[in-house]
Amino acid sequence: MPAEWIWKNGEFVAWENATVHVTAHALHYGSSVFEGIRAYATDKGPAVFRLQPHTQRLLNSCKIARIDVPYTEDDLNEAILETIRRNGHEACYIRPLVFRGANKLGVEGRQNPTEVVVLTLEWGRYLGNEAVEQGVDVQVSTWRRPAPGTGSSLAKIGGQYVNSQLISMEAHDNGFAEGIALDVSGFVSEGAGENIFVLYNGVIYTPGPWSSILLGITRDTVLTLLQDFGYEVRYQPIPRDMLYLADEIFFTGTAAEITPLRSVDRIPVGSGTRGPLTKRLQEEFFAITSGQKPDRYGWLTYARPT
Ligand code: PPE
Repeated sequence: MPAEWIWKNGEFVAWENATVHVTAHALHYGSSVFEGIRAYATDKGPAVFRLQPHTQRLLNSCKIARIDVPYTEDDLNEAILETIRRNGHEACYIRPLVFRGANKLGVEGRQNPTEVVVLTLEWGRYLGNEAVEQGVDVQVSTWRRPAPGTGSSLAKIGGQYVNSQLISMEAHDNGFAEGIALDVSGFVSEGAGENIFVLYNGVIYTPGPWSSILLGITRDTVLTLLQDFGYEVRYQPIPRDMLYLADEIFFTGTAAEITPLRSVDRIPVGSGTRGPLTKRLQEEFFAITSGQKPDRYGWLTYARPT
């Protein structure tokens, strides 16, 4: 459900007026940078989850894309919190977007003005309502992640998401909820919009940045929780066939949160249902994000502090 107001270049405009011109550089060449952030409902009003690392990653992505941003990190944080307040959200998905706007055509683009928007909307379970409990059926995509040196997997740059679209559309056409891409060497990389974790023989495996992944903030969150739980995590190239032998596999992402995989390429993962580690991580994650458990890492920023 859309919200009433969108923050656009420092002011609030009505949702329907937040439009762009057809010469906008980002439309032609994918020169946009974005974030996806969630605010969760708590007893103390909406709490933004890990605001600072998201804003930091937005600015880092702009640094890699060489897009000058006329706002500071504090300005952007304030814009995000104010957008939540203005729209009266209790919980929402937040999409900050920076893009090269209208002026000239031509790939270079740095003569086009930077536009910055923050929009919010209500967005429920990314991979379907049952996904969080039942798990999702996924396929390994025929599409690979771009090879190192062909783009920037660490940056959330709009144009790069054509790759994610191909992965996701192929999966949907084949009746799967999502696709997993391999990296250029054939090792497991990530989902179209999620990082991946594999539990195999009591050890957790997750790919590192050499496998063309986005360094997800939910990934970092789960790594912190796994450390608390006392699990060993190995960051290493993961062969595709390890997915077929795993006891548990789950995706992490702001939109996807923590979502179990119940099959890969029609082969059941473990028992074919959500595994106990995935469940435990979800419970911890949702207890912290909802404010039911103490925020021991300072992950929450309250939009309407009292
Ligand atoms: N990998 C990719 C390619 C990715 O897009 C995301 C987030 C992640 C990993 C997980 O990152 P993080 O959110 O920091 O844990 N994908 C965003 C966009 C989803 C969409 O469909 O739009 C998101 O989850 O908000």
